[in-house]
Amino acid sequence: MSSETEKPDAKYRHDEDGGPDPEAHHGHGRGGMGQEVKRKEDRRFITGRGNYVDDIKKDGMLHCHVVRSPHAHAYVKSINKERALNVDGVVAVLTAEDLAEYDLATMPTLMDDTQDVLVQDKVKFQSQEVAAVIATDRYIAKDGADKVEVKYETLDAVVDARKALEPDAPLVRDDIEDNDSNHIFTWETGDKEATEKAFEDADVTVEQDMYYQRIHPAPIETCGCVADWDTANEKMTVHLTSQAPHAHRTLFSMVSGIPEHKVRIVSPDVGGGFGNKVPIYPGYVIAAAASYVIGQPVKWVEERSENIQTTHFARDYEMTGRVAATKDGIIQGIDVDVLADHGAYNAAAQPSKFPAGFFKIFTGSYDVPAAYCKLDAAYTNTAPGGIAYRCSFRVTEAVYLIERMVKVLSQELDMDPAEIRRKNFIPKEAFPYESATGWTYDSGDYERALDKALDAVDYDGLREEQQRRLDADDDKLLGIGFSTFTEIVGAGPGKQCDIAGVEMFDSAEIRVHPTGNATVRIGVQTQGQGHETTFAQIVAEELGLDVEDITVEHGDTDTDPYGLGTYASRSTPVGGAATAVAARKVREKAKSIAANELEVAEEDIVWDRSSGAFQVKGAPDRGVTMKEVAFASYTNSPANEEPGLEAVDYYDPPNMTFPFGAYVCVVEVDRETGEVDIRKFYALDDCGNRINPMVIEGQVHGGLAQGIATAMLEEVTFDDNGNVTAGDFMNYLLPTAMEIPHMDTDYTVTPSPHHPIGAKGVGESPTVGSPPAIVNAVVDAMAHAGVRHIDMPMTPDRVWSVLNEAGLTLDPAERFEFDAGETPADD
Ligand code: MCN
Ligand code: CUN
Repeated sequence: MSSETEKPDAKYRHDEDGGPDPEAHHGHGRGGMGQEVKRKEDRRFITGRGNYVDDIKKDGMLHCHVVRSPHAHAYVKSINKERALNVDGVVAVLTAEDLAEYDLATMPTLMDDTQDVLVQDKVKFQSQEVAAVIATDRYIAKDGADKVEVKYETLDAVVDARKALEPDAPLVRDDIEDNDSNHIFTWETGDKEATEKAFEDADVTVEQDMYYQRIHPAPIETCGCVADWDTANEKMTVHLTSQAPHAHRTLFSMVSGIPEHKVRIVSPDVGGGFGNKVPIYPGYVIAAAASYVIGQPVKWVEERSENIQTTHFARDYEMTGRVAATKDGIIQGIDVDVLADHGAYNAAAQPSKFPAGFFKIFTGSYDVPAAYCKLDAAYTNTAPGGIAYRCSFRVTEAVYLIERMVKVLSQELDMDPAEIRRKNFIPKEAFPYESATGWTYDSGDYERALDKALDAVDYDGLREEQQRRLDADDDKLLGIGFSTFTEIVGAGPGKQCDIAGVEMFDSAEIRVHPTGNATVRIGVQTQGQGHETTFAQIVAEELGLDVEDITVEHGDTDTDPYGLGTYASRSTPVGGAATAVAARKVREKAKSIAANELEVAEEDIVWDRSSGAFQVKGAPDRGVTMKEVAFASYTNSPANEEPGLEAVDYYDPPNMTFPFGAYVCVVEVDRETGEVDIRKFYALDDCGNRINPMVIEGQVHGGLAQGIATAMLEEVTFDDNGNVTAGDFMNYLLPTAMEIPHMDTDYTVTPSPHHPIGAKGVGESPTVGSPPAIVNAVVDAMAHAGVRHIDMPMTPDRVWSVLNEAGLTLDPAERFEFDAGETPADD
């Protein structure tokens, strides 16, 4: 399936310190690679003409509201629809029984499990879908939902993975035959024996428990759809907030039995996805079933609390890391234990398969000879999920683990945390590098990135200031934290992803029209990443066309080539590669047409990237532009070529890409209040050759905001009965611009050797890479008092407790200059 992969073009190479090659993009100025082209899609967004699912209105459209369980664990004894059906405007009330008639009672999760679309017997998490009301307007549907009478028999709930594995814990999944525990699976990776040996031989070993809390992607647009069954043509059209429209079409067809060519998924403008829109949800199936039964379009759009309480969460990993090292700080082995909470349905992918297998990147940027991890997963009475939130499928947890452990080791050995990193980095000559857990890292230059970072933040100066303030018994403690992480993005080849037999490709189709502009259709799907601009830039660069003359389309399965969608920062590594290869196929054909036009042999034609034209070898003044060739291809195509100028590519990548970064966080910790102030956040990202630096900077800003929020604010919490206690924005603390500090971005360029344009992904790096830098900084501020760890989110009360335990809090009596007995004079 794969097309031949060309080496990254020499033209894209950058100068020694990673700055853009000043020569690289001069000459044509058409918005090719490396240019800060303003996003084409923003014209419609900033003028209020975006088209999101909730903007879609159709004749006769009905609205769906879902009745949800107030209990986390309960049998549904009865459902009475009568009072709801009596509400004026209520058209139908659906229950599991109704769906069963159409064989739609269950749907597959992302992994090896089936989930009730509407509860058939037992509620397994709070707010699970129990019934659905279809009405002529949204408010009537909601009123109707209030009148559906459901009788429950409540059960004890378990919301903590560790408690779920205790012998007398409530059994979440009594629907699975012969199941008698909440344990789902055990997964192991690496070489256990070699790792044990490394620990026996080590001079020092360290161990640290840490919990990566449950968080939730919170796209501004919640999930939703408009399903429209066309009775005349027997075709189902679903406008859906989807990160993977084609994959969803296949799933829809499989679940519903409607042939796939009679299913059309349209993902219009998507108001953020962040992984939340990778899975399919019961609401989609309900709306489609309702439209099918009633014969009218049905819209279902979630409210915010429904989104937080029921759609896929992320993380929830309890980890214990152990590191074995020499006394000089050379890491000899890493051993990890994980307990993963997968919620009530196993949607979080067995790590023996893609995508959760990305946890295998836990040796990070370091040359670790022996590594081993054992992971257990458990069911709890919480919403299913656990894969995606700007995370690349468990790589976030892995990066957190290793970057924290390096800091722990540096404290044990009393070594500088930057120095210990440098000692253990995979050297740049070692790429392609085979990791102890089986990845082949494509390229990297970690030391250069760290050097640039240390220089940029004036590291020595910061350490001096830190000491000076300690000596002066300052009210605020200065901390400096690092994260020199390696990401893994671009899913991906079957072998590397451990998916038996599933090759993860993506696609692009390019049509160059007679007057020299082009329509590009891609299989990946933007949710705000700017593909309409950056994919046009790839084509502009390859074909010498103006970026304004190229339209990129995506998100309509009736017209776009089949692709697997956007997640795991795979658009550039896979879809971008397909786009470049398709453009080169166009160029190949164009060359033959150019030869015909110029009446020379094809061997005598060269492509001049800087002018975007074909030239006769040795006679640069004799040439034709791509525009001229395009016209000729439709009007005067040579005998050996079909008319027209178009190409398709389905790109099957030979490897993942491994972007990396060097992040430095500087914090001030208030000894009185426990407040943490991020004084500086410096983020150097290396994503190989850069398509649009401005788009990358935007990605990094957004991703850092989310990483900072993870470290400082966000957590989905439950009480012991399984009630979600942070199920809305009053309690789930999404940051505003006020909470996000200034961020400095920087870069180096280490091209991917296997990607046609040398690019790696970047979309998730900042969210993946930043949390450990912030935690490391806060720990660093308290390290002199022996503090080794603090869990996220680092709220003031939690920080204050750690400060207090370490004897670092300020005594208020000492701070104020009056005695406890003295009262200020009143006058
Ligand atoms: N880019 C570039 N040069 C590179 C690499 C990337 O110019 N060397 C550009 C790309 O062309 C693209 C953007 O940066 O326009 C992100 O590219 P990439 O890293 O390939 O990531 P994806 O496009 O596949 O986006 C997915 C990634 C993921 S998985 C999550 S989650 C996430 C993220 O992107 N969700 C987002 N960023 C988001 N940004 C917004 N605004 N909204 C989301 O929902
Ligand atoms: Cu891991 S969230 Mo993104 O891959 O869609």
